[in-house]
Formats: sequence, structure tokens, C-alpha cells
Amino acid sequence: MSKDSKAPSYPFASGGWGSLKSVAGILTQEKVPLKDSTILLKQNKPDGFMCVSCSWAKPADPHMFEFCESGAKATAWDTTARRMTPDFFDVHRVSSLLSWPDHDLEEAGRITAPMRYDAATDKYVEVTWEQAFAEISQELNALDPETVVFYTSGRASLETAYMYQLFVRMYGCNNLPDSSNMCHESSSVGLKEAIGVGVGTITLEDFGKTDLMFFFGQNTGTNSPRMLHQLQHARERGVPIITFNPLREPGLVSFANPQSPVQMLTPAQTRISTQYHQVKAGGDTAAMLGLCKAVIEADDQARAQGLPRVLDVEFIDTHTTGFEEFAACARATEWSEIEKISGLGRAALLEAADEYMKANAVMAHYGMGLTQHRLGVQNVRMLCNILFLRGNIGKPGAGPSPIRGHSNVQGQRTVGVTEKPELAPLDQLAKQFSFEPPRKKGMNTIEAFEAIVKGEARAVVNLGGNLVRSVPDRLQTEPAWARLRLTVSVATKLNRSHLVHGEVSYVLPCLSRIETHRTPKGDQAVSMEDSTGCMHGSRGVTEPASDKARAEPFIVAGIAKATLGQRSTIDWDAWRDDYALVRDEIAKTYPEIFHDFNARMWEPGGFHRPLPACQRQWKTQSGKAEFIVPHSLGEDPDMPEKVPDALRLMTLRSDSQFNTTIYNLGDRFRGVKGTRMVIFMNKADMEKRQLREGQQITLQTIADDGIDRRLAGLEVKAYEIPEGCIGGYYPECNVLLPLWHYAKESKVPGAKSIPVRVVAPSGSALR
Ligand SMILES: Nc1nc2c(c(=O)[nH]1)N[C@H]1C(S)=C(S)[C@@H](COP(=O)(O)OP(=O)(O)OC[C@H]3O[C@@H](n4cnc5c(=O)[nH]c(N)nc54)[C@H](O)[C@@H]3O)O[C@H]1N2
Ligand SMILES: Nc1nc2c(c(=O)[nH]1)N[C@H]1C(S)=C(S)[C@@H](COP(=O)(O)OP(=O)(O)OC[C@H]3O[C@@H](n4cnc5c(=O)[nH]c(N)nc54)[C@H](O)[C@@H]3O)O[C@H]1N2
Ligand SMILES: [Mo]
Repeated sequence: MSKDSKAPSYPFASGGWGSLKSVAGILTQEKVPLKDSTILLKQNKPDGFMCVSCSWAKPADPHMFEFCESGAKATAWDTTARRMTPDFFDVHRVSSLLSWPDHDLEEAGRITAPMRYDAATDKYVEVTWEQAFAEISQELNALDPETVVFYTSGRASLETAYMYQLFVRMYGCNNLPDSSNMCHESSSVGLKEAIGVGVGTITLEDFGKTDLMFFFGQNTGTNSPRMLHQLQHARERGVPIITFNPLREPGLVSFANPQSPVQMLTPAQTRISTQYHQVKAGGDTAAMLGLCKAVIEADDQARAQGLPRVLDVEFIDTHTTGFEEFAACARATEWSEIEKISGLGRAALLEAADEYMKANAVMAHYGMGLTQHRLGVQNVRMLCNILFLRGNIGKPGAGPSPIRGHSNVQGQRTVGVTEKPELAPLDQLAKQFSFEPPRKKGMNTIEAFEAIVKGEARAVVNLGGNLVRSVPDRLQTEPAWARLRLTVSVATKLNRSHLVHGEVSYVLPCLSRIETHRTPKGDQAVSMEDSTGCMHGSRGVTEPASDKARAEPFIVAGIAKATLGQRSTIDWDAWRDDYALVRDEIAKTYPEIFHDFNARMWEPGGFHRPLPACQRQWKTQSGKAEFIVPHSLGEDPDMPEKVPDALRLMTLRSDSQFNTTIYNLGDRFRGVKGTRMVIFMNKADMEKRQLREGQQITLQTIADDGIDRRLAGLEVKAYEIPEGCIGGYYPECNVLLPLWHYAKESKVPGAKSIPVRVVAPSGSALR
């Protein structure tokens, strides 16, 4: 089952005609005016706007259509003709909306006016911006800053994010969790320890120079589809791609380029993965150790026979620490152990290792399949171990490549949105803005929800996001959210986190970056950092969704000015109207990265931030790149070995969602129609439990904390997935994910490995 030579089970390549049809469908569904559909031509262009979907790199020489199916859907979702005006609540009371699915709430359209919850009528009612800022500031000033959480979802621009973190620190805390806490924080921690920078080291140029690519747990076809162009070009040069993924994802199997007339008119498709290994969920550390063992033992043999070395000895000696301990561990680990935990045969791993040993420059791409595990940080470090063995970092065509999520999630961290005080330039901020920033560590997302559940956190301000849906343990976290004193949500569309609200609750409508940000100082541009560390300018191209919606800098400046009053020396109004002033301050705070920011932001392809690891300078504790010895191969301390019917549940994204935003039900690539309540299961696991295709089941979390977590109404779908592993959709399955089931070092929830069993609705386990 591991090495793939069979035809894909999905009959169509990812991309292709299905992709074009799907784009046309969403433009119609959202009633995007015809003239506005040409805005797709401005997407990801040096003079246009940066897509609001994924964070994949934007090339200097873009295609005529530099967008993909997912990006087009995201654009259509924001530029929709539908509007949710305050009179929506005359028809629908807030409590009645609690039964609405996520899709329907957002489908109500763009929010048009600032609103406050009115308990007497159970409605959100329109307020003026002045009223909103005045009351929010009063509430904030009545609270202890350490009990207030300021969340950021990863879409806000560099300018907004910088203003926001500064406001929060002036207000008095470092409670700045963001979406990466549930996402690539395992990379931020793991890469920092291993190579001294918490981000990937590759850029688009490396794709032309690489000899081999690994793919661990990232679903390119739906989550970063524009990257398929780079993969396709590399494949055309004969570059092998070796994929490790429990599911056979069509986008990683083959690709028909919807923008290539030849591929669209002939059945030609590019085969993407040359080897496809269906590793068990959570089996990656074992699989990677197997690869390393093969390479190290091949080197042992070469040395014994006086043949050229397989390892990059010079790199290891000059640049790394910990190699001998790691090599000893790899040699000592039995293949049988590796095979059992990874679910892959030794022959398959040797085949992957053989390709690796032939290649001079190797990139390793990865996503949530590695990071969202109890051992997520170790997974990231193991990936570095593989690269170190043959010096695959700090040279062209090589390096680790975490594929980031939200379009500016990496950038927000770069400009100071972090709960870890040591990662923010506090001394510089103190000097630059004459205040004393708090030094105490703030709360990350998990810690914030632990505090919310305990009643210790009293308010949450949300710059985007839908936390009630995106965080684990809905049975605990959602009722706790409703007990908050204050919830403030800066948002484009209505979502469940606005309906399950605090005692005082505001929904503040913001503009998307696709829209023109018009101020008394003229139209303003914003900027963001892509997954490869390149910074880009972005100009809005459509009219604002409503004349009462405001750009995010306006909203952040409004709250900051009202809350801080005399405590801040900043001219928030000036920043609100002229974002170039904010960029000047960013450049002062981070001169190495952002010098001449206003001029450089329009460089085609973006400007790259300097990364010491690219020059083989290691800002780690030891001053070297650090190997680690994995402390456990058995992936998950929460996975009960002794429960015979235990299954590992991975929560996944469909091709028609952006996180908690559900564009449509169904999943074209995985052959699911009209529903999201599906569980993908191996046929053998179905037979063991006497389950039929399409049968409805209930899943229950296996945990001994006294909480009964269940999800009913899930339909079984037979799928090519390793035995013992099942897949379901996020966010529907979040009710099953315990809050404490996270990676120890990064606190990223273990969303790709939830221990569950199938139970009959009555509660007795099905046999
Ligand atoms: N269209 C669209 N684009 C998006 C998003 C979206 O929702 N929609 N979300 C954005 C965000 S915030 C993020 S973080 C990224 C997420 O993008 P991805 O990193 O691709 O995340 P997931 O879709 O959760 O899927 C992860 C993949 O990992 C595999 N996997 C699961 N468990 C394991 C495992 O144990 N080992 C291995 N090797 N593989 C495993 C799954 O089969 C799946 O193919 O995408 C971003 N882009
Ligand atoms: N079980 C499970 N849980 C997961 C995951 C998983 O794979 N499995 N993935 C995790 C990951 S990787 C992530 S990143 C999180 C995401 O979690 P969140 O950040 O909480 O969620 P999003 O769905 O990205 O946020 C959607 C909302 O953002 C608002 N919005 C959209 N555009 C804008 C904008 O331009 N500005 C503002 N201010 N608001 C806007 C809209 O109102 C929309 O309803 O979820 C995590 N949770
Ligand atoms: Mo993410």
C-alpha cells in the first residue's frame, strides 16, 4: 500500500475542468457582479491585491491568472453581493440563529454596520463607531488587563497587526494569541530550536534548483493550490516528489493545469508524487527515523568499504551538534518498531531513502499533518534531522518549508503579535514609543481558553476569527465563552462566535483587503508576508462593502485612542489615515527586515527578509544547527494502546472551506457530495465493526477526564486510509478534541490524532 504505482482512486486530476466549473459556480452563488469578476485578474499581481486565502508565495512574473480555485472562492466570498444589515435581526433573533449551520451564517452576507448586542430584544442593534469605541474602552479600562485576551486570526495586514500589538502592550498585557497557536506554532518552536529561525528558509527560486521534494502532511490541491504550478514545473524537469500522507490526496497525485490550454484540451495531467507513502496518522517520526536510519547505515557501509561518504560530513562537523547521539538512536532502533508505528514497510522507506541519497538539493514541505500532533514539535525537528544529514539547508534548492496557513499569519508574528515577550523587541518599542511594555508572558490560544473555562479571563477582542468553532472541546469552551463579560469581534461576516456572545458584545464590520481603503489622505495600501518570508504590498480594487464598514486600522486606532487616552503618545488618527506612517515605525522597530519599507513593498515578488539560517548562521542555543534524539516513536501519549477498538481521528479541510468559513457542503476531490458529516474509514475497520457504507455512526472520545464527548450523525465512507486511522471534517469534529490534547512545547492542539471509538447511539461500543 505504500509505494504507489496504481492509478489514483479519484478519476480526475486536481485542477482541470472541474476547477473552472467550480470557480464559475461560486461567482454565481455569491452574485458577484460581472464587472467585479475581472478583479480576479488583479489577484496576486505586483500592482493588485494579495489573495485573502492562503499564504503561498506570489511570483515576480505572475501568470495572467495568478489565482486558483480556492483563491477565487475566497475572493467571491468577500466580494459577494449579499449584505447582512442590522434589520436581519428583526427577522432572526440571535438565539434562533444558534441552530444555523456555519455556511448559512456567513452566507447572509457582508456585515454592513457596527452593532451592539441588546439583551432586551435578543438582537444586535446598530450603533455609531463613536458609541462602540466609547463603551468598549470603558469596559476595557474597568478590567484587569491580564484578564483580557486579544486574538488575531491571520488575515490582518502588517500595518494593522503592528498597531494592534502596540495598543495591547500599552494597555498592559502580552495576551496576544493568534491562529498560528493552533497551526504552525510547532514550526515556530521546532525550527527555532533546530536552525535558529522559526520560519522556513526556501523561496520560489529554490524550486528551479531543487533535485527532490518531500511532502509531509500538507494538502496542496486545496490549501495552497498555486504551489501546484511550481510542483508541475519541477516535475517537468524530472524532479521526484515523495509524499507521506495517510490519505491519497488527488492534488498530490496529479494535476491538470486549468491555465494551460494544452492540458485542458488533452487528457494530459502531470503526475505529482513519484512515491506516495500512506503513513499512519502520527507515524511520521517513525517514518522519518526510518529514512535517517537507512541513510546513516548506507554511510556506515560506504565508510567501511572506503567508498565516497553518503552523509555531508563537512556540514555535520562544521555546523551541527548532537549527530552522534542521533545516529546511535537511528542505528539502534529496530525496523520492526519503525514499521509498526509508521505503518510503512522497510522496503518502501529504503526506496524513499535511496532517492534522497541521490539528490544534492532537497526541500521538505510540510503542513498540519506534522504540526497538529502531541509530538508536533518533535516531528518538525525530525524533518530537520533528515535535511541535516546531507547538508540540505543554506544552499540553493534546499531547506525546510512549512506551508503557512492564513495569508499573513507569518507576518503578524514578524511584527510583534506574540504572547511570548522574548520574541517581541520590547526594549525597542519602549524607546520608540516612551512607555514601559509589560514583560510577563501572555496567554496563547489554549491558555486563553483554559482561563476562559475557569472564569479567569473576562474579555476577548477578536481581530478576525471564529474561536468558538476553531478551538477544541466545544462542550466546555462554548458555554464558557457565553459567560465572558465582553466579546468584541472585528469581522467581515457573521459567525457563531458572535452569537454565543459575552454579556456586552460588539460586532464591528471591517473591509476586506480586496476593497479600497479610502481615507482623507487618499487610498491606502497594506502589506503582508508570504509563506516564504517575502513582503508584498496590496491595493484594494473594489468599492467598500458598505459605507459604514471600516478598514481594520481605523477600528484598531479607534479602540486604542479611546482606551489609552493620555497614556499613549501616538497620534492614532494620523496612523488611521496614512498607513505609510505605520510602515515607517515598523521600519524603525525592525530595520534589518523592513528598512525602506514604503519603497520596497512594491518590488515584484516581494522583498525577502534576511534569515541567518540561509547563510548557515545558527541563532540557536548552541550556535549550531541542532539534531535531536526523538524521545518517543509511539506518536501520542494520549492514544490508549490497550483499548482494542481505539481509532485515531484526523480532522481535515474540504476543498470548499476556509477554516470555519464553509463555502459549500461537500468535497469534490474526496468524492463527498452535499454533506460534511462524513467519516473516512478503511474497509477492514468497517468490517471489524460491521459497518456499511453510508451508515450513520456516533464517535466518542476516549479519555478518562469524566467528560463524555460525542458526535452523532456521521456517515461512514470507505476510503483508502491506513487501518486504525479515520478522517472527519474540521470544525464539525472539534467537539471531540479535548482542550488538553496538545503538543507540549507549542500547545498546538492534536487535531490530527484524536483518540476515539465508534459507539452505538445508546453508548455501548459497537463490535
Ligand atoms: N482553501 C483553503 N486553503 C487554506 C485553508 C482552508 O481551510 N481552505 N486553511 C489555511 C490554513 S489556516 C492552514 S493552517 C493551511 C492548512 O493546510 P494543510 O497543512 O494542508 O492542512 P489540512 O487540510 O488540515 O490537512 C493536512 C494534510 O495532512 C494529512 N495528515 C493528517 N494527519 C497526518 C499525519 O499524521 N501525517 C501526515 N504525514 N499527514 C497527515 C491529511 O491527510 C491532509 O492531507 O491551509 C491554509 N489554506
Ligand atoms: N479540529 C481542528 N481544529 C482546527 C484546525 C484543524 O485542522 N482541525 N485548524 C486550526 C488552524 S490551522 C487555524 S489557522 C484555526 C483558524 O481559526 P480562526 O482564526 O478562529 O478562524 P477562521 O475560520 O480563519 O475565521 C473566520 C472568520 O474571520 C472573519 N474574517 C474573514 N476575513 C476577515 C478579515 O479580513 N478581517 C477580519 N477582521 N475578519 C475577517 C470572518 O468573520 C470569518 O467568519 O483553526 C484551527 N482549528
Ligand atoms: Mo492555520
